[in-house]
Amino acid sequence: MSLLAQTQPMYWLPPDYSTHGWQIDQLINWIHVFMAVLFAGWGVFFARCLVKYRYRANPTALYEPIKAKASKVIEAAVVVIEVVLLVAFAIPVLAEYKNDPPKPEDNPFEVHVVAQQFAWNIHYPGPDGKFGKRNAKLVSDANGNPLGLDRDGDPDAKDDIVANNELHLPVGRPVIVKLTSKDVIHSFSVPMLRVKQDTVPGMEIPVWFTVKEGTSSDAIRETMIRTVSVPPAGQNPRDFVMWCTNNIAVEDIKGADGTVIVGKGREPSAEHVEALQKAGIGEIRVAPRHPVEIHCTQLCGITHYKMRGFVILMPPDEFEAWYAEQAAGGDEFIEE
Ligand SMILES: [Cu+2]
Repeated sequence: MSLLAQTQPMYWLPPDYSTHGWQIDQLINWIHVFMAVLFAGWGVFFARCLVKYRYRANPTALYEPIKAKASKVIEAAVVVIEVVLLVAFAIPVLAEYKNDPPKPEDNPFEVHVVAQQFAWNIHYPGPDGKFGKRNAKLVSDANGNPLGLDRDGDPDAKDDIVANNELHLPVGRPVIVKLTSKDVIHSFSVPMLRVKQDTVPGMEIPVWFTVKEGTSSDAIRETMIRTVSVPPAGQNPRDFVMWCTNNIAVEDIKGADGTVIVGKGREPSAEHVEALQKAGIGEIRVAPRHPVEIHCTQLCGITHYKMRGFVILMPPDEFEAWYAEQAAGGDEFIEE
């Protein structure tokens, strides 16, 4: 796959759309600096040992330990640097985060995420703001109740909204995500929001964050447009179509006569590829449908690699409209 135009640097951290993420990035960057110094230092030491203790100059082995002042000083320096990293950077970031959950007056939006092999179940409280009870006995993927939500027994559950792998969130408002798991330990990771937390069966673990104001999934998609080559005629389009999963055309792709071959917002399919080849179109512009991904970062079973969800970031007014619409749809709402 030749990606002709990269608009994103591919070699460093993904862009950060959270308000707290800069602290984590700072810590990661400093760790890289210290590790680079250590790496260079050990490299020099290694090269020096190779030369100094080479066989030709030392035909007899030395069984006494080397007594040198430098190594003690260096070892002490490494300990000091690591203590500084832990005490000055890591602990304050963690403490500030853990001791400062959003207060009720900040109007946090709360949502529950229940991991399972191999999907993310999203549970919104609905317009009443109250989460209905979940009963393990009612859990049934076949009946469209993967959470075991007690819709008949608990009035709070009646208006609850359940979704699969798509977590819609408002930007600029504190969000509390309460995480748990139905089966094994998974890990909820959203790199672009600098959020990562294990989900543990039998435990409810909260994480909280605020998405930077003024951003949205639509705006992020604009920054991730890529021009990709359509495979030439005669080549199996399978890899290209696979690669295009979650990638959509960013504009109507038209043939010479003006007919639309791939509509804006569509994922290119094998039929599209054939039509593009016939029309002599060699390149198209695509971008991720949902640019902010949820990854499971705990090896949790055979199709762990497919345990991918999406966070859809919306401006607050758009989010409110979406939320009201889902609530009106009631328990009909199960995506994909
Ligand atoms: Cu998992």
